[in-house]
Amino acid sequence: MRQVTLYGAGMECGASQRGPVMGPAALRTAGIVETLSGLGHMVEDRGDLRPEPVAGLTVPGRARNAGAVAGWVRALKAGAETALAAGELPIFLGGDHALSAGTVAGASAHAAAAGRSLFVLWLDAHTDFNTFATTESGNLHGTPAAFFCGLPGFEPFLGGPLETPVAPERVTMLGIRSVDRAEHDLVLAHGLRVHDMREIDERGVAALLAPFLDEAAAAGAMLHVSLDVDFLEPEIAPAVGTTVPGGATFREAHLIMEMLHESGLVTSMDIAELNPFLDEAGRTARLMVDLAASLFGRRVMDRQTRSRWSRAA
Ligand code: 5AB
Ligand code: MN
Ligand code: MN
Ligand code: MN
Repeated sequence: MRQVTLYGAGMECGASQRGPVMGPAALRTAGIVETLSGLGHMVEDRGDLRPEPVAGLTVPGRARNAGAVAGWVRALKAGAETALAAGELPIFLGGDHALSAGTVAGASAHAAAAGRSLFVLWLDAHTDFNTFATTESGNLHGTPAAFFCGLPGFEPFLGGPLETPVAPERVTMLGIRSVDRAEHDLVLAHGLRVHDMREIDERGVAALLAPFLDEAAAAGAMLHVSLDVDFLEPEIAPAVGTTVPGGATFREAHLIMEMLHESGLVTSMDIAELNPFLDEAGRTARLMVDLAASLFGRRVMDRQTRSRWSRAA
């Protein structure tokens, strides 16, 4: 039983299309509170976070809505730190993926204060490792991972440098199939563990995820999971502005969530990029809630043989 709290983060200023503002409402309508409560957790919906007002912010390059994004990043960083300090397991309901700049920065600040390390599992078609200098689109939902790994140039987000960046070698990315050229070189230079769809095809998600979970467990680490809707194959998850064909299947995604549950390691989570304006009668929202259910312990059979990732009894 976990003390799970939900925070709406309906930002869309980091994305190119309107609609993610409705993401938190769609996840609630799809029954996220009832579903997680039904699995025996203590669930509390804390409503929607609001961005901090940020005035007069200017940034180099072509970044769009940088002041508005900075306001969200500050509010979400504070929200994540407060929730974790209170012993909650917060789930942030997006909202575009720039929200993770704030949530992961908050989680890493909390981990540092608690003397623990933070591992990040990034489930996405994209690496989101652009900087203000490399972004071609100017859409800041393509930058959060570079921000929380402490790459230079993001000082405007917090009004100063990020004090507790995440170590890039503690970031594992799964599902990747769209990376910009300059972004690609940055990802390689910083040593993130990026597993593209080709690697999932060849080795399977379990073989890629297991060593990462083992390492996080051995380190006594905290684990933040950031789930972008476009991680999934668009045919099963159409409600996202940046679909890329060839994504994770229904079973691959559930298996990851089931392994995460059995690991007992997850301490915070984002569900990002849901755009209900593009959904088909709520099916993507319902799929995201079902994936969260797998992460929080839903399963068909009680396992007779527990997997080796099992820590929670
Ligand atoms: B998402 C792109 N790399 O920077 C860019 O959906 C796409 O949060 C970013 O992963 C996609 O605009 C951001 C082309
Ligand atoms: Mn993303
Ligand atoms: Mn994406
Ligand atoms: Mn997207």
